[in-house]
Amino acid sequence: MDTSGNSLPSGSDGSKRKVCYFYDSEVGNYYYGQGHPMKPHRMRMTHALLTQYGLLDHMHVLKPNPAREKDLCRFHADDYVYFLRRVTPDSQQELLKHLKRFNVGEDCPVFDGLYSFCQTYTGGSIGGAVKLNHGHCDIAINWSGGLHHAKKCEASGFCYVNDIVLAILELLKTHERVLYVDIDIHHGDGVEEAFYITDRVMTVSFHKFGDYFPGTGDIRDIGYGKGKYYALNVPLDDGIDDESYQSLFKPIMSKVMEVYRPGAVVLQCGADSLSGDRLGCFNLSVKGHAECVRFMRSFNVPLLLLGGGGYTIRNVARCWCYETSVALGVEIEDKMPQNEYIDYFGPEYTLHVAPSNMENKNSREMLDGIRAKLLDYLSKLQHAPSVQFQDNPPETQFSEENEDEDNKDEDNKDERIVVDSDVNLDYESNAATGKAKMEIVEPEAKDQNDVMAIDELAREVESTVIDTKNSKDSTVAGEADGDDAPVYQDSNVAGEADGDDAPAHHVTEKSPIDEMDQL
Ligand code: V1D
Ligand code: CA
Repeated sequence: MDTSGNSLPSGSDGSKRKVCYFYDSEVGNYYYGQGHPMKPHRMRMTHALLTQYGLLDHMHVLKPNPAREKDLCRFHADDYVYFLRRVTPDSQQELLKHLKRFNVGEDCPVFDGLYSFCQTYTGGSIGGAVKLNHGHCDIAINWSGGLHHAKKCEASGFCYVNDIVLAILELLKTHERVLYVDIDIHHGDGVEEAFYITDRVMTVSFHKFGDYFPGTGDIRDIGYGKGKYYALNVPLDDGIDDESYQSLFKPIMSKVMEVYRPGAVVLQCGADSLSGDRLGCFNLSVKGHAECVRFMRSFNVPLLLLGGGGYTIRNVARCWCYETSVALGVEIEDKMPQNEYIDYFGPEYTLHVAPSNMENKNSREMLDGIRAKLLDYLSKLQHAPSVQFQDNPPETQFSEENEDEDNKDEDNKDERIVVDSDVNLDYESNAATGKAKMEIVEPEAKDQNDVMAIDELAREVESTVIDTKNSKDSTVAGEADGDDAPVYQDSNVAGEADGDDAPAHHVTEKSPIDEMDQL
């Protein structure tokens, strides 16, 4: 494999891209509990498809370094992270007050290995950002990440740690502006909230709006203060199909790219917007969903692809496998190759399945109105004096001696990436959260400080971008802050189907497959 630096091609969209794919073979063993729709097993199914389609041979496969406590605390409150680290199914009875406070319960249950699960999926997203920052790849993929609902001090909607916010903070070390795009059917509230009052990050979420979790994401929510017009929301109704979706996605994202000119893009590819999802109500095909990936890729800007929701797990695996092939620029056939989860994919045994004939409640008039409104917001941004953007400052250069030794061998399929945490982003004091959003009505001194603090974050990051001499690349490969080892992996329950997701005989025979060998 070519190990030279960033190879973003200027050629046609079909050009190959250098892709880093993050996967930990343990991730499929975590289990939210019986009846819970979130199934980390879907990542193992995705990986099995990638393996059998031969796609692993086209990309750099990395095992993420678990994110450390101090990495998580760049965004999350210390006491919340401490709680996540300590709570276990056995200890939770004594921690009822804390469970309530941190919103841990039915949607976000305590399960065995919860903290290591968070470290793993977050390590992949931060690792992807580091790889992109170093110019080691054009596209980084972490299908285990994308948990967009987590807040600074609160779990929400199956999400505990917001790996996206942390990955964006990492990208901000190198890039003046980062664009976040969210195609999960749910509103990307946690990410929007974190960056609501800054122009360093633009967030765009497409989602079902109206009597649907989490209830936020009104088209009129556009950011605040310096962040005004840098948060966009695209509210949609049931049954949206590929054509309707793309009639919004492409013109809006073209304009965003033209006006905002981000240095990096993070695309949350929640697959619950697919037709037939157990929790979702949209009618997108895998090709329609993947068209968003293809489109964002076509801008040749460093791209981080993340997972998210997705509850009909056979379709999640289909979708993320196909999207990996799109990222690579490699065509794969519709007929599914033999793989250990082939029984899930019957009776079609194909990658693509037809969407349904459900009603599309998004009328042409509604779609036209939404598009016009968003393009109007973007035109205001375009004409604002503050958006006379400078060209990107030069990317931080990293000397060879700062490179993690373990990461030099590009053929090493079991690479670990070090999370670069030497830039001190004091996010703890300034997390611009919904608090800021809600409290703008009657600002108190403390709240004003919160609002101001995000500018401090921006200044700090800016100085980091410019002051490359002081930017140290962490070299502590595998460093763990104490008891980082997985607490527990229950192999027998992984992949258990509570609904109609899996053939019954898969329920009991799952054991952790040592995919390390295949990496
Ligand atoms: F159906 C369930 C069974 C067990 C536990 C939870 C659920 C469930 C389904 N839908 N929970 C939900 C949503 N929660 C509520 C709650 C009712 N309340 C007062 C809140 O409606 C949460 C849906 C979360 C969606 C997560 C996501 O797809 O956006 C995602 N993205 O990245 C990771 C997950
Ligand atoms: Ca969304």
